[in-house]
Amino acid sequence: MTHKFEAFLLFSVLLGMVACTETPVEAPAPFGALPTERQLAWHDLEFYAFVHFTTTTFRDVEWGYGDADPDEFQPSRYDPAQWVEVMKAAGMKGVILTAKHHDGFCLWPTKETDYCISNSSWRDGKGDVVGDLSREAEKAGLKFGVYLSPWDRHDLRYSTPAYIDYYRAQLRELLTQYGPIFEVWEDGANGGDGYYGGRCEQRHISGNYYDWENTTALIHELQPNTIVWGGGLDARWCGNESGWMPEPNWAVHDVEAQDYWNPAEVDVSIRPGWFYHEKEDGDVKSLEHLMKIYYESIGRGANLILNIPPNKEGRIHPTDSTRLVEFGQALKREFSRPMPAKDVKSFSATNVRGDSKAYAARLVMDGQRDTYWATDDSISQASVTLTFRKPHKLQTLRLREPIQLGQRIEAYSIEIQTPDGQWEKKVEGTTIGPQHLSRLDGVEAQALRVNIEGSKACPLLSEIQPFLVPEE
Ligand code: FUL
Repeated sequence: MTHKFEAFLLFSVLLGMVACTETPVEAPAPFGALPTERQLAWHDLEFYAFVHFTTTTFRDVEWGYGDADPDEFQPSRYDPAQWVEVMKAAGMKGVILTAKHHDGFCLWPTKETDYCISNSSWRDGKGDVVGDLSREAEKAGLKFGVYLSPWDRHDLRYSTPAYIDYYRAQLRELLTQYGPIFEVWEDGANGGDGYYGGRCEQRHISGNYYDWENTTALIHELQPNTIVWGGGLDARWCGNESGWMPEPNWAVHDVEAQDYWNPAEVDVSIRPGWFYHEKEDGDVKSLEHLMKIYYESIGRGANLILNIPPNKEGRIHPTDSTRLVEFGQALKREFSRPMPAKDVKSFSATNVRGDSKAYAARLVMDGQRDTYWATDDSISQASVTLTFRKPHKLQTLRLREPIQLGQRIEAYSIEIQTPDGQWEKKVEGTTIGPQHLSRLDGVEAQALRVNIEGSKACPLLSEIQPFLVPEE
């Protein structure tokens, strides 16, 4: 072989390599406010329990006045392991306990006040509900969080600066003695009448009384991964206590200013009240109602915190526990048949960023959150079409944006193609964010199309996942 011929061969091989390797296309720039690491982890939790339990349970009221004797706290068959068992069966991933509700009674042996469980004769003053539940949760693989009511109807110091020191000292106890705390719930109910150390009067607070900025800083100093809900800026209220997220749902504080990521949590009780009342035993939400709540909260990109209050025995009432087990089973069934990518004959899109495989339409079904279909920067309207190998009955469609790059999509529609070739519009939506679920009610489709009709920056989708109608 001559040198010339060798050089020619080498040249040809190199040319071939260049032809096969795609010129890398620049990734889309992040848009607007972005979630922090702790917020991204929190979005993945989706569904957890709320537990309202204190002396108020035994007085059969909703807002304890703050004058109950600690001795009134006497759960006779107390069993936090049963609470956790029910939560697991429902498919929940965490639990938040009212360590202190508005009545001011503390469910852990705090050194900061006498108004706590150590001064109840229950368990000879050795009880610690925060400790017990945090341990049971950990054993079961559930995250644990605390509700520490800012409004305290018992404490004499409430409405003075000394109370803020007290509140922070309690947070320090809770965040240093009970392992990882995934969320601190800073309730918004504030001031009014109460016991206040025996003064029995009205107290009102104003302006920046709680100084949330510094309280949040303290929480993050003690536990950097804790989400501060409400008072803090990590997560926000959905605006109602009935279990539905209004749409559009932007996970940012101010959509125009894009100042910071501020996702919503939907809080709702399985019963009319937050605390257990025997008279509500017949009013436990139905399975259909819970499913509707699921679709209208988690299905609209919010997290769901569902309250399940222990009764005076210290157990979840059988009606509630049975319903929650049924709910867990119904959820498993609902999402039991994700369509595998191999059942899709072709993926196509009206635009693919730089015509690159790195942003191709098929990435919406690769099961990865960090890969996504993307368009060129100049695009704000585009469609992705999935054509199936054969017609399928569709139960639900899940869409996800890769929110680590911001939330972009503001209008979209979903169309399906029936086996006779007709296209029908099934859904008109606004925001998607971390996830959106659309019920498709068993419609038979041979193809499915997602039309992005408006986007604040070039649209990205990390998931278009059809779920088939469950088997009988
Ligand atoms: C409200 C409180 O006033 C209720 O008692 C309950 O704790 C609910 C979750 O938040 O603001």
